[in-house]
Amino acid sequence: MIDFELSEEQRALIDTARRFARERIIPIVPECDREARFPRHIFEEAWKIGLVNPTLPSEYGGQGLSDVDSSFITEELAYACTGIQTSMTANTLGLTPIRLGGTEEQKKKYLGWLSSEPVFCSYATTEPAAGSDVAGIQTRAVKDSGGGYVLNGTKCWITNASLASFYTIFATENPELRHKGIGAFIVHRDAVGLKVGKHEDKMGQRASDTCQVMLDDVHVPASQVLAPPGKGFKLAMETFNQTRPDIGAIAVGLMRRCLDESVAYAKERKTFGVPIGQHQLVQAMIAEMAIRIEATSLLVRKAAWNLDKGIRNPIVSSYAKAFGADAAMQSALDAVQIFGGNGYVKEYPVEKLMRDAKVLQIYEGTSQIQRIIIARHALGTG
Ligand code: CS8
Ligand code: FAD
Repeated sequence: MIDFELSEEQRALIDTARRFARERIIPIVPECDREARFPRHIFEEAWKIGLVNPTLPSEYGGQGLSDVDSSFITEELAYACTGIQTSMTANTLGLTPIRLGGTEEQKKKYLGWLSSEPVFCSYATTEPAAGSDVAGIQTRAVKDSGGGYVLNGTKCWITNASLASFYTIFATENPELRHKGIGAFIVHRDAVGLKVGKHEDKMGQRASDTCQVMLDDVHVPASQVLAPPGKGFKLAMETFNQTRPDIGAIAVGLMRRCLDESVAYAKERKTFGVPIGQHQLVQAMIAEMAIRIEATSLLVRKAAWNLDKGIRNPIVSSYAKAFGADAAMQSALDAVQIFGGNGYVKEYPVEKLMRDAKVLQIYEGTSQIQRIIIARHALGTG
């Protein structure tokens, strides 16, 4: 039975997230974007009203909301600012490997920490020489006599690295083993030898914190080994299977904003004696935006529904991510086009949407990588 109707609880959840996004986030967006600053107090407020870590299981103190519900929250926050939203949502990426692969003790400790305090955790596979090619990571994990590991290497592009209280870090016992050598480790921010590096001065999503993490002989006790070498790569991939649909939800929020801004402008701005919304070529751009929103929403809904039902279908997660990211980029380009010269200046909201949209095609696996995953599946080679 397919049912697109929202429950009363879902409508209330959307309403809460929408009000929070409009009243608490939108007013501070220009300043946070300009200063490349994440507003931590907003995260703390959102955490208090249940808009952070929504899927954290109830047995560890979380709300245990469904992935469909979580995608509604992401969409509403993204409507306001995908930079602030990305940093508010990224805990889900950091906590998913623990939820999927952690021991009961690790889950109690780390998932419990996230539910009892407004803290951040980060997820780290990417390195200066290995982003798309996760199996090519070089950060070394050397086993010590007590069953723990010593980590050495550099991670980069890590969302919330300077805010995080702990990290899920992927490292290899031997780079020549490629994916068969990779393990996963929980590392505390105050671990001796861990340093947070430079804050990236980004084109878009500037309010999201993105930094390097340097590991210099960082000792990880056995109790913080999440996956031993050989088991970490699959944990990283299973995590992406669960988190990629949310990038589609970000895309929907951003595209809804593009559409609202474009429609308002198209009704106001006149050329050749009529509002530009009366010109059919402008109408076509607006219609395409509306179609992309609907199509991406349906993909996200299906991918999230699969996750909620326990149906393993990574390809649909990749469809939602790939289609949503490209759709958002095109809609943001069109929004700038509809604004004409005014689309090209910071005084109007759409140039930011264009800068912000670009990274949706890069993070959580580029548009090219999603196509590789989808094509391998179609060809039966993956
Ligand atoms: O390397 C893989 C890949 O996915 N690359 C993209 C990397 C990526 O997505 N990085 C994102 C980093 S996090 C981030 O950007 C955060 S953004 C900010 C936060 C936003 C929050 C709001 C690849 C290219 C798909 C695959 O690489 P290969 O080296 O070619 O591996 P394979 O030979 O295909 O597979 C090796 C084994 O792994 C198994 N596998 C592969 N894919 C999957 C999935 N699920 C489960 N298992 C998988 N998706 C595969 O079956 C192989 O298993 P064997 O048993 O060894 O045969
Ligand atoms: P590369 O892998 O060097 O790719 C460069 C180009 O080549 C891309 O266009 C790519 O699609 C293409 N390409 C690569 N291989 C192939 C191929 N086989 N076939 C065709 N084309 C190919 N990472 C984390 O681990 N944690 C985070 O929290 C995190 N947050 C991020 C936040 C931001 C704002 C950004 C920008 C990145 C973040 N990342 C994070 C890293 C992100 O996942 C990587 O940037 C991304 O996976 C691409 O890796 P790369 O930058 O090394 O590009």
